[in-house]
Amino acid sequence: MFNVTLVQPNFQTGPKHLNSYYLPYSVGSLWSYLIQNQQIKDNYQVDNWIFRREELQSVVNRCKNTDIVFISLYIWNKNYCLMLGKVLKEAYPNIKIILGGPELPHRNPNFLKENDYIDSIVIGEGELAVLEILTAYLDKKPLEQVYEFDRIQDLNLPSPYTLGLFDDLIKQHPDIEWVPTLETDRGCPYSCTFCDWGSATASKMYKLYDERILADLKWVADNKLPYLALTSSNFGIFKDRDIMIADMIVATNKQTGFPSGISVSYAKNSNDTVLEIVKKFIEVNIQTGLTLSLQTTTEEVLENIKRKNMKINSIDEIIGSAKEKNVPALTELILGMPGETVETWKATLEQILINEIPTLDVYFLQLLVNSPMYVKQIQEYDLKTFYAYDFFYGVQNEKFEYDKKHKISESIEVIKSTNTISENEMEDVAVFTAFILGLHMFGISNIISTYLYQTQNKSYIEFYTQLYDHLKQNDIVLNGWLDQLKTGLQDWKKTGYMETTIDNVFIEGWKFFHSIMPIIQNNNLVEHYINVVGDFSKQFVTQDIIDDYIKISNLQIKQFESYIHDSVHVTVKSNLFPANLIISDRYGDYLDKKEDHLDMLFFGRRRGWHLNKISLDK
Ligand code: B12
Ligand SMILES: C[S@@+](CC[C@H](N)C(=O)[O-])C[C@H]1O[C@@H](n2cnc3c(N)ncnc32)[C@H](O)[C@@H]1O
Ligand code: SF4
Repeated sequence: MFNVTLVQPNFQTGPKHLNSYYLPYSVGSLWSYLIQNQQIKDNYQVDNWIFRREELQSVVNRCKNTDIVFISLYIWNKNYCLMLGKVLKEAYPNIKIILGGPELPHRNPNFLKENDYIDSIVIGEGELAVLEILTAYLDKKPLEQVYEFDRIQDLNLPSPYTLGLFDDLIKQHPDIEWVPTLETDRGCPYSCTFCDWGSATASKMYKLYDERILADLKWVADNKLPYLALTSSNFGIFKDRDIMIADMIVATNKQTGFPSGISVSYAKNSNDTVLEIVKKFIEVNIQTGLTLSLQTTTEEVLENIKRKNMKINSIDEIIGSAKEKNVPALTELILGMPGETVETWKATLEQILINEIPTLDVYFLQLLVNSPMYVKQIQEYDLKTFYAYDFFYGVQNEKFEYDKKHKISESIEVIKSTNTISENEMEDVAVFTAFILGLHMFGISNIISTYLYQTQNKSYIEFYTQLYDHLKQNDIVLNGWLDQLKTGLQDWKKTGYMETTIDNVFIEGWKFFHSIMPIIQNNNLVEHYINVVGDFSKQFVTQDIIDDYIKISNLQIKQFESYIHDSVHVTVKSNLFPANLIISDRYGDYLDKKEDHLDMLFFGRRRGWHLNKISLDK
């Protein structure tokens, strides 16, 4: 019998207190495919599953009987994995090291020369290649250096879940809340230049079988796993089928309570179907929202990144229908795209605010090694980048020093300037964006800015620019935070690590845009800043409006130790709202530790955890 070690290491994911890890689904899928072959089943067994960043020496010790190692490379584990391959080969010169996965830098002509401990790499889907590799090994034939097969069209693939491949892992780690992924299809017909959807973009989508999907869902529920990530690039694109899958998820949730939260990437040209699906999820309280992955609203930029002519770009229309159906929407934007300027970025923010999209996620543009942008657009748009290390060390940053010392720290290449936005402009507009997010999306000022827009046609960007300038001049504390955020950004670019602690809140690079509210809440300043915005707004509205705004905003923001257990009735004295209000906690979950609360402000934001629910008291 030959021994195979399967390596797909992840960082801990989600809120710290949950101790969550993704199941090593990709290598699990390869194994479930392989053991359909009797010869392979009779001659090979799994020696070890490496699902997290164990110390290299511990993995080396565990691999003393291993013959072949399959390693799955992603942006979040590449350096660890490459070092692991190297030290394994040093320890056991006969071991075979096989690499695959989306982060494989196969376009680099020197990759194999520079990493001569690698026996083979597999480009794209791995199933057919690993079968060929294990068969060749059994037949004592030499392995090829590079394997690349046509995509599998008939995805009649066995599932690692229902074959029980993860059962032992789950038993051995009762302290872990595992996160499964549900594969419903592969591929994506679009070719957005910043993306590399498993190297299967600009390609036909092929479907996995319905029976398998249903069985996988049952497995998720049987194992009581609360959170499920769908891997589809365009869920809802196959109208009837995807609605059927949504119905399956809903039915499983109704029967068992699982899964209770999902992450989904929705179809871009099927607004009605997507809305129907999201509505179904929300009706059974599955925590999700309508994610509008807009990235930008600037026409020219959409053209540059090949995302024009998608129906989601008609925001008014889709948001209108979402509101009609009472489906909350959230949107994702990317700062620093080719062609974006400070003005066009602000215009994009204005669009999002006008449409009252409750949650906004902003990312700095990242260069993924196999994306069309990496391959073709760097020179054209003069994309300048730096390496950011702290995207992954958020939940366990003490590990960073260890990884740095051992040359296995992971990073993402992030854009710092382009030919249409300078470094300095990017810093300033990023801080301004963090300011808007912190105040508007987290509930300090949204009620008053929306009122001003609706009744006085005051543009949001105008309001926030005035407020920003006012606070920068008159509020030493907030001004200090904004300066520290900017310095944090500058340090981030120099060292790759945003080592900024602002008033006792540690700011990690990836949380940059969402950092102001945790700082405000950690310092018990919610009420203070609502009053500050109230004072500033007195120049535009009456005192009655201000009084109502202050009272309601205070209740709207979910604050530690001021949780709303029973709904609160609010009498409204001005025309800020058309009727009296009832304010209640959206989820009824109350945390014991402030640290966990601050964590949830970030992780719960996409489902509106951070804001209490306001309804009209009819
Ligand atoms: C689920 C998911 C997540 C989950 C985490 C998943 C996990 N840790 O396991 C969450 C939501 C947390 C996530 C987050 C992020 N993700 Co993500 N995610 C995915 C997603 C949607 C599905 C992955 C999956 O299971 N696919 C199904 C499996 C079967 O496909 P596969 O992994 O490609 O495996 C096949 C082949 O690659 C190959 N293969 C894989 N491994 C191996 C190994 C060997 C030996 C061989 C031979 C073959 C082989 O064979 C497999 C079967 O055919 C993919 C997109 C996609 N659909 O693939 C993006 C994707 C992997 N994510 C991506 C990115 C960029 C991110 C983020 C960095 C985004 C961000 N800006 O912050 C974060 C960071 C994550 C972190 N750890 O901190 C990129 C990765 C690019 C890269 N070069 O690694 C992808 C490809 C999407 C994209 N935007 O282009 N992600
Ligand atoms: C998992 S991706 C979903 C992609 C989705 N299929 C789409 O069409 O947008 C989630 C979000 O991550 C962000 N993202 C994806 N690639 C990125 C990149 N290269 N740089 C920065 N952010 C990125 C985008 O805002 C994207 O909407
Ligand atoms: S961003 Fe989404 S739609 Fe665009 S290529 Fe990637 S997966 Fe496809």
